[in-house]
Amino acid sequence: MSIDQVRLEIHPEVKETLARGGAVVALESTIISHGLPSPRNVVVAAQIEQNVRDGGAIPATIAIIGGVVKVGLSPAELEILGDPASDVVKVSTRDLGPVLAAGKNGATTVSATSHIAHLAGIKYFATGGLGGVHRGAQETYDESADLVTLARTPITVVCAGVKSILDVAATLERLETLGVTVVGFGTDAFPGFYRADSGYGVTWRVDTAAQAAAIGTQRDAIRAPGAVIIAQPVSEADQLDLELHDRVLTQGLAAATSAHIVGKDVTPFLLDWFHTQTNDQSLEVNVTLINANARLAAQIAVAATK
Ligand code: PSU
Ligand code: MN
Repeated sequence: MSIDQVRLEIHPEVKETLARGGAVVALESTIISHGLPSPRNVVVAAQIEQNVRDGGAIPATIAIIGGVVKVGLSPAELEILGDPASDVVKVSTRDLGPVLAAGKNGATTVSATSHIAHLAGIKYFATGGLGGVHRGAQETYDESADLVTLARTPITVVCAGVKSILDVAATLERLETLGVTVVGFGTDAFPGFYRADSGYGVTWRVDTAAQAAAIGTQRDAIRAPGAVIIAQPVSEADQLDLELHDRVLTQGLAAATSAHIVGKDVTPFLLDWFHTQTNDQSLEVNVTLINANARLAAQIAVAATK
């Protein structure tokens, strides 16, 4: 099976930019379909793309539309992904084959997006938060496929760390084992998504886009197989109030357990719980940080072309 047999369409603007060695930033689509509420999700998806453009790069949102992998979406395709009536499947790497074979619509997670971006020749990817090791994973084995995909995919991912719905310490240990490089952007603390500081440190720090770009370039030169995570914290002014955060988190974890939520439904359940229980305060933090990440990823991609 060659790559030509994959139904993969690269948007002309993305294709042309890649061909001349220009700056392209991949964006995931699970955040649109399963991470943000409708109809705000479609508005935010367009804003994220605009932030990539403002940073000087071309956005390539990745998703599966009717069994075709799309790298770069039209506004109409973004609408399809954001519409709860579209029957959009959350697609991790393991789901790529089945969703393509069935001709369905799919929104790609960090795992599947990284895989496809790399296949298309894109080296930079912006998102909100990564998946990781869930609390209680000792018993449930619930660890996101994002981790193992990042271990074998040479791409630079800009994110705001991982949410405290996860076991942050265990996630950092697994990233270390898997050979994934974690770098703080302007910080020595690993960001906690809704909060600037997760309470855990990072081994490496950069303060400019050029320094971040150099790490990816050297990783490629030495053929290290894993991803580079550039973790940018939300500002302390924009972060979620600590007391509110801790209360909603405790209640959300208990609610997920008593509702017997398992597998791929766990993360969307907890994200929705936060948005509902904080009266959308968590949503505003989420939107702020993903826009900032899109802009930074673009700046890193531009710096790498110089
Ligand atoms: N974490 C977030 N927001 C998200 C996700 C994770 O803070 O939207 C999404 C991403 O698409 C991520 C996926 O790749 O959830 C991980 O899902 P799981 O935990 O089921 O692997
Ligand atoms: Mn899981």
